[in-house]
Formats: sequence, C-alpha cells, structure tokens
Amino acid sequence: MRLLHTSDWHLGRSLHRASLASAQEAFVDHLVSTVVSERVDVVCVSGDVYDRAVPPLEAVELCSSAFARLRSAGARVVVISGNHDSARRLGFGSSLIDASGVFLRTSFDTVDVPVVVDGVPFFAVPYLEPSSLGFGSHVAVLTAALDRVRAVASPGSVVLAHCWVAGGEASESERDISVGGVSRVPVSLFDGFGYGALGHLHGAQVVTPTLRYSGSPLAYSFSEATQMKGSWLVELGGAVEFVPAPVPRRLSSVRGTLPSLLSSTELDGVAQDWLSVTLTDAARPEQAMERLAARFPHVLVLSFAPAGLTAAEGTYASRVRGSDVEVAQTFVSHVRGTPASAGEQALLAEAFEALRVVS
Ligand SMILES: [Mn+2]
Repeated sequence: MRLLHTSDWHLGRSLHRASLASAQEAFVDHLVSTVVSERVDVVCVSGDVYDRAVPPLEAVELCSSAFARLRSAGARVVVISGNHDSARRLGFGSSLIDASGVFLRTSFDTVDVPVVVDGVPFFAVPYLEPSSLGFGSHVAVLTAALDRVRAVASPGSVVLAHCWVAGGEASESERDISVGGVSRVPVSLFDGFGYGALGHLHGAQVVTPTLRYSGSPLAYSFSEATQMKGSWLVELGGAVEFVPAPVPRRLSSVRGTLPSLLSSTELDGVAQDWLSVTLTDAARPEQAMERLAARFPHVLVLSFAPAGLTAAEGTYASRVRGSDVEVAQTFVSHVRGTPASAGEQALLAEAFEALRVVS
C-alpha cells in the first residue's frame, strides 16, 4: 500500500501582494502526476485544505477539480479539516461523496469509524475545537479522540490528524491554535499506529519515523523561505521518501541602505526572488518601493529599521508582531498610556476566541 501524505494546501491564500493561484494549480498538477508515476493508492490530505472558512470561488473550483483528478488518476483520497477550514462546509455531502472514493472527514463523531482501503483502516481525526466540543484543552479533546480510535484500531492502522505535536517546529503562517488552552499535544498520543499523517505545521518534519508532518506545498511566509516543500511518499510498513513540490519562485530577505541594495552585485542572484526588504537608511528614502522595483521586480514586504532607532520605539512591524490578543493589548497601552488590566486582558482573549470559533 502506497500513500502520498500532504497537508496545508491553504487554497485561496496569497503571499502578501502576490497571488499564488497559479502556483497552487501547478502543485495540484504535480500531485496528480505523482499519483500516476508512483502508483499511489491513497492520498492523505491532513487539513487546512482552504485558507479560510469561506474560501474564494477559484479556490473551491481548484479543490473540486483536485479531488476529482486524484481519484481519476487511481488514488482514493482521505481528507480531514484543519483549523482554517470550516468543518461543516468542507464536509458538505460527504456521505454521498464517499461512494466516489473521496472521503471527507470533518467531525468528531466519525473519528473511530475508519475509511478502509484494501483492508487498511484510515482513522481521520480532523482539527477539533476543544471549547465547542465541551473540552478544556487540545490535549483533552485529542486524548478523547485517540482513545476512541485506539479502542478499535489494529496495529497497522493509519491515522490522520491536524494538531501541534510537542517538538514540532512552527513557522509564522500557522494560525495560532493555542489561544485559550494548551496547544501542544504529547507525541505518545500517536504511539502504536502504522503511520501518522499530520497536518498544521508548515515545515515538513519527522517526529518519529512513522509520525510526520508533510508541511505546506508552498512557502506561505518568509519564515519558510529555506524549507524544502513537498509531500511524503510512504510505502506502508516500509520506506518513506520525500517528494519535492515545484517551486514557483524563491523567497529571500535582504537588509541594507537603499543605495547599497541598488548597487550591490552580491544581490544579482536574488533579483528575481520574492523579496522581503528591510531598509536601514537613517531617514526614510523617498519612493523607496518604486526605486527598489527597478532592480527587484518582486518586492513583497518593505520595512524600515533605521540605524539608531531605540529599542523602546521599535519598528511598526515589531509592534504588530505576536498573536491577535498581544497586538490588541499593545494597542490599548499605546492609545491609553496604561496597559490593559487583567480583567480587560481576559475580555480581549474571550472576544478573539469567540471570533475564531464562529469562523
Ligand atoms: Mn492549521
């Protein structure tokens, strides 16, 4: 049995100002051709199929054609919802669509009802929102889910899950799932399965030889610039191989004064990259973006860090770094001159949590 483990497609997402629609289409093409060339039996999509609960129509169309093409190429497809997906929207019609060999699993109710392909059970554990299921934390809800799975699973079973396993390394583009509870869950939850196909973290990583993150197929933030993107090709009970995904354009970060960036020959190699530029000129140069664009046509992020700026002032970018709640607290301090009280902090946390659960 050969699996192709992928996750975190985030269809509909862009990279700052750059559309990634054609890059996402190219990834789907690559996935379909891998299924054919490697004779893949099952494609596991471990959550965050879409970037948003209500994705753009182009993303819905790409997703629909991706599932149909993977199935036509000969694979069965098992999909779970992630924290970016609307579970109920992604799961629409799943009981009807099952008959086609594409299995959408988006509910706590079905975690212990495996999808069985050629005798191998696939247990699909979607992202589970602790509070809406009556649990106090991610550990509690995932423990409950995996206890139910373990009660019926055989040793060679495959499990899909969308969560943050302790030891996994995060990037900037995963939406925080730690608000209001403990985010990381122990690796031991996944002991004893034939293979664990994880989603959520955007860097491909090996937690244990049989428990892996595939990571996202494209870099969705500059913090992922050096990550190799792709999917895992898994011979169940045997070898695992990384299949690199097509790279639409490299991401690089450069820093310096505007004149130095415009003249340095060392930067010839990154001129066509998607760039994050930090200008260190003491005074903000006029028309910096236009002047940079003459040499670097794909600047996506421009920030200013003048040499000599005090740490307390900080750049605008540094002040809006952090979780939504942290940014809101900094804003309160900034406009009022005094920090948010404990009660106000709790109120802010509650408001953001409510927003996140609704979406
Ligand atoms: Mn996620």
